[in-house]
Amino acid sequence: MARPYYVTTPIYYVNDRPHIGHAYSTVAADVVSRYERLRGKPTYFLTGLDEHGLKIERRAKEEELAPQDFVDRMAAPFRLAWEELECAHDGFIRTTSAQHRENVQALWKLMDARGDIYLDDYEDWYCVGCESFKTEKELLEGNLCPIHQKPVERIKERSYFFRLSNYTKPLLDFYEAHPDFVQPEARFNEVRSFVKEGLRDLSISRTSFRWGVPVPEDPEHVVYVWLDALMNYVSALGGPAEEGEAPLYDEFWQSSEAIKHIVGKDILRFHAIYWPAFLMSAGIRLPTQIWAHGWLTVNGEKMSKSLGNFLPPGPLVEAFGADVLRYYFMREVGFGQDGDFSHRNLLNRYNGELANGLGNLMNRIVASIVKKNLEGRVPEVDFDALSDADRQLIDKANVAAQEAAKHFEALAFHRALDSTWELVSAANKYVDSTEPWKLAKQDDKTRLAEVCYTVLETLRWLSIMLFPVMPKKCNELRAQLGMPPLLPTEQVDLWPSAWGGLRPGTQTQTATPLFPRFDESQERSILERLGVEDTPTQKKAAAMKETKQSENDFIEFDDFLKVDLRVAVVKEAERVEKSKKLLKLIVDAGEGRPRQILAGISEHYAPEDLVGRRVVIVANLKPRKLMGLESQGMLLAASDDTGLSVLGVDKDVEPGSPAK
Ligand code: ME8
Repeated sequence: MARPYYVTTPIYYVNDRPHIGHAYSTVAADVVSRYERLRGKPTYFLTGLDEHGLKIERRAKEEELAPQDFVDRMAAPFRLAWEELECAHDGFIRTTSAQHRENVQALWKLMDARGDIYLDDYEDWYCVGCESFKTEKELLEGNLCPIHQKPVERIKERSYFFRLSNYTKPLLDFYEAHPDFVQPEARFNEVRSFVKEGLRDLSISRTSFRWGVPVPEDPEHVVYVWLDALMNYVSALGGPAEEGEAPLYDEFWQSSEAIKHIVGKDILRFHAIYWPAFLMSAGIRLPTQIWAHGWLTVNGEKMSKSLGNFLPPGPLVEAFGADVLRYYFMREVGFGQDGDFSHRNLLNRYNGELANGLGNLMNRIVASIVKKNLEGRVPEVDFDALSDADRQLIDKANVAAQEAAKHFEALAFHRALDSTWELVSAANKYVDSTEPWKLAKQDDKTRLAEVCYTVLETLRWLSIMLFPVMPKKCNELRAQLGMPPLLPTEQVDLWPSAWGGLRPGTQTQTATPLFPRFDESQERSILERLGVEDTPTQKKAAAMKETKQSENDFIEFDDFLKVDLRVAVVKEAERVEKSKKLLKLIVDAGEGRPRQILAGISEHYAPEDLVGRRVVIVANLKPRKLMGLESQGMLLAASDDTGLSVLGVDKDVEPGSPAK
């Protein structure tokens, strides 16, 4: 019996409209929920909005609106964005709802009854952007928040506190017992080290503004916006309530096999430390996993209002369709890693993988060979008579389906798509080598039928394997195969495992191509419509492409081999004192002893962002001293006008592996 599965996104602040960062998290959660539903699990997918707090109150004032009117107005673009992106959430929570308010107060009372709440005076720095207190140590010069680069505010008021300090040990014990609680692993290490340093009690109420949930029995105070917000995951299900009173809570919280919170790495601490501590205090079950994905830049730049590159998803959906954008999100960046949203990469992937890969496979067989030679019908074949080449493709399909499933379960979407694309490529190669157009000319109907059936059935498998990422296109693909749309059903596992589901005689349909290729002028006009210009680096690269390389510009292969390039894993990273640029890294380059490397990247990477990453180093560079420290190698990084990116590898290859 498949057990319930619960997946959530962060609830987004409504101070601004949705952008592709929000879309990225929401699409990921939708992909998870669609995958689990396909496997027959009762699944609940929650998203929603964070509508309280000082930040929202101030934005409402700027717009000269009452806070409630402001948040009501801002909710619509989020709902629309998720609809446009095919994100089929089951719940959409707004923290201003009465049900949520009651549950926040219920949580407060449970924590209070445990003796974990007390009243005291408080004075500290506060960043309104983060809605979070900051320690002096965290601030940048000029009292700036390290995330928002804006001045923090000094706050002094009477406040209720949560005895977070009591939970240092229980949290560490919990982490120990649940080694998958935070993903990716490197982020879990950061959380553990933070908690190991000891936790300070947390201020959980405010009196200097009104826009929030009143504290029970002391309405002068409003509940701290993060305590309020985190509770959404439980309140949306109607809990915590007596058994039977909140069926969704019973099913998807209490009895769930998985409770997975997908969040950006910016808010990991709130989810991996505060949230479990609140729940422990209240005696409520803890989630099973917090998945912290990486940060997206846009065409190499940080998204920010001042740069005017806040990218809303709507125009992209209009230009490419929801499924293409979803595919790009899931394929381009390893989930968990930082990445870049680039319009050009999107176009490249569209043409290279969707149009030339999957679209081409479809066109060659369904729209051409089957239509012209088999009256558009799925042919009948004798499975016992299949050739080795056919069997090899069937084996490939089995391996790809199993691998993709494993990766979807681990939320490694890019890997799931890699595995699936191995099947797409194998099927295209199969068509190249079996040459069905020649079989048609030779009038070899039996072999032609075998080849066509094998490809059509592969396409049927692909229409399921790609469904979580591209639901609409997959149903279009199925319609062309003469199959009904996929209808996930509880307790029925629809993942492909048995060959031969496609019935002989089924009438295929040739509609418009699934992924028509864009030519250069179409690409240019799309980019123009989206207002994308070449960056100076791209202009330079294009100019270089045009100037022919002379013989003298080449080096011999042996020259290249002199450079010992190796993969290394960053074990430790810290800033070099008094240096603006240098980070000191301790790496494992597979030599049985660590190496120290100094890299001038501290303006682009925080040390904790590097720990656990696989990087590429020049291992045979003469050691040299920088700021009195020896550097035993060089880290490779690429840079353009917008910043710098450390080179890595996209699979977990062994440290010390040569790169060539
Ligand atoms: O933090 N790249 O809301 P928020 C990738 N209300 N993901 C991004 C992104 C980017 N550039 N920008 C935003 C809040 N995100 C709180 C959450 S939850 C109980 C309360 C995504 O509107 C990412 O998931 O600032 C990030 O964690 C979230 O949006 C922050 O959204």
